[in-house]
Amino acid sequence: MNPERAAPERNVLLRHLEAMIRIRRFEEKVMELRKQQIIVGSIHLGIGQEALYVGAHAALSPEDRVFATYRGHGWALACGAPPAALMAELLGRETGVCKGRGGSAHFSAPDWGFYGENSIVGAGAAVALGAALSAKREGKGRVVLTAFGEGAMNQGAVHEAMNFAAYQDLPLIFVCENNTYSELTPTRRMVRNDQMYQRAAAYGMPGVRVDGNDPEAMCRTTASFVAAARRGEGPALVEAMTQRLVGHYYGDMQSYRPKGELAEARKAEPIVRARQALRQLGVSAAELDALETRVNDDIEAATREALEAPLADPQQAAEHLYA
Ligand SMILES: Cc1ncc(C[n+]2csc(CCOP(=O)(O)OP(=O)(O)O)c2C)c(N)n1
Repeated sequence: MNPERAAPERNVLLRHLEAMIRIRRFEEKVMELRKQQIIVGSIHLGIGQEALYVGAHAALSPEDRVFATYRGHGWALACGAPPAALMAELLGRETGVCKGRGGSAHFSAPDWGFYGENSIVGAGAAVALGAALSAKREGKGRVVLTAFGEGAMNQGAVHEAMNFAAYQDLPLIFVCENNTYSELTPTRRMVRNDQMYQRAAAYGMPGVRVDGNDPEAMCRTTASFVAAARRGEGPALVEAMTQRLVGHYYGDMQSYRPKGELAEARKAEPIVRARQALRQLGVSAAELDALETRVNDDIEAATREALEAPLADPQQAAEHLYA
């Protein structure tokens, strides 16, 4: 490969790899702390889905807004939320992004453009719709991105959000994280047509299916829709094909998965693939290992900082609420 062409491609992919490893290590740490019952309650991890968070977010600007689901740690980290403050949130600490009141499934980090998770499947799309309507009225070119699973595509709120956003030409990018399972049920056993992007045409907006394990592909596609949305051309749907490499929730034994499926998914997972691509672009294995070690150390330090922070005081549980 021509070295002048390879250098920018390599640098972008290295940045994406670093962001993906940060999310992966963060969530592996969360899993470890959950196992030790230091983090308690329900957690939903996006291990294996990192490329879609990182790639889609790379297409946005700092003033844009992101909404996700209960599987939202990766989105918040991609937005730039500090790992220590996010870990503190999951640990119920006063230094958490929501002062420990949100936990794994209900936090937001608006200072970094992350407007929150939603545990009601599909409901985040309706909230994001409101943000997109406000962005259009503001007239400053702000774009909103809302992410949800393919199971959520069958929810009324998502249908209403898509219809209204398309009719009103709202700057809203719908990202469907198609990990082929809706909780424990394979999507193909829930719908006759599992090509979710095809539904976009019914709302009068563009829709495409993308390799969600390829951050560059995610970024390219999202960027073209973001540019159109900023020009006032309205919403679009990106269907990101991926696989989660862990259970739906912590403790899910995944007995519903066919034998061999996970092994295949591990071969195509985004971090392994990005490493292979970078090796082909001339990056040494030692350089990639050093990057992993550095990110690892950062997450270890962030976890220590979060664990040392004071717990949120139950006496003050009702503080910071609207009413
Ligand atoms: C309105 C609503 N119905 C049911 C549930 C229970 N539930 C939690 S996650 C989930 C599956 C969602 O699947 P999908 O949208 O594909 O997202 P994924 O979990 O695969 O990321 C369901 C049915 C819920 N939280 N909210």
